[in-house]
Amino acid sequence: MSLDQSTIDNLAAHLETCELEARDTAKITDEYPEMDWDDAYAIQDRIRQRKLARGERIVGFKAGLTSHAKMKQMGVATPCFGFLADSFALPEGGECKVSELIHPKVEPEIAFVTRTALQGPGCHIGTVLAAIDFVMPGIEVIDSRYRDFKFDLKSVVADNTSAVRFVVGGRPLPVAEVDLRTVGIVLEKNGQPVLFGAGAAVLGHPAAAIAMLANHLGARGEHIPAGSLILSGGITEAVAVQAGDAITLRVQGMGSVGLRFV
Ligand code: OOG
Ligand code: MG
Repeated sequence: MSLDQSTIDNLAAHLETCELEARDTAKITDEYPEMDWDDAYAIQDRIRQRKLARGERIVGFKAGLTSHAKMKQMGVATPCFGFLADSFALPEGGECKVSELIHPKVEPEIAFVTRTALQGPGCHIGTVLAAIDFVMPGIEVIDSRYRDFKFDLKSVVADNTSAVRFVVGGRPLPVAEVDLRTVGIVLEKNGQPVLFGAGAAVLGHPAAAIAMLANHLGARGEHIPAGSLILSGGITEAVAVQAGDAITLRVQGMGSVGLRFV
């Protein structure tokens, strides 16, 4: 750690206020170039504590920057992890208010729900598949608090990996009934198919992202509880949205899930 506790508290308050007030900010490594990975995750943890203190629930986790397309789009080389609060969840087919956001983008993802807890280290695809109850389509809405969506990995980790809203739904499938590598996805914007992909775009197998998350949490003395929802990361690059847009994600064998931006 290179930052003291009061700096961590202040940066968490600053980033969360930017989220709640839909204001952008300079990336925090501009002012604190010496910050390290522990500092970055400590700031994210502090944001999580602030939400818990306000009565919000943590419903799960997300892996981000798990596909080559996303890493290339954002100019980084390693995945990162964040948390999902109940306040981020939108109803299937529901409305997402653009006025509450800075510069939202959507990502097509496979969402996992755990039947049993997962505790790293040592988790691999096999451990993950044994612990998963079902998978389903998920659209993540990301909204980096950093100006022009430009950041480095430590800044984005501190900013809870741009998390802000998500919707899951469609037809949940037991993992045994789907080959998560070859499963196809189509994302439609206003009725036009705009993004296409297959599960293997995420680390060769989307369950590998869940294993990485479990091992990351294990190294920090945490685990994935039973009944957690986990977004495994965008299969394609993210696409910008604005008020008036309708987004539908179709996942092979798992139906579709949608959102309207108002
Ligand atoms: C960071 C979050 C990336 C994903 O699925 O890759 C992410 C960002 O690109 O703002 O959620
Ligand atoms: Mg994502």
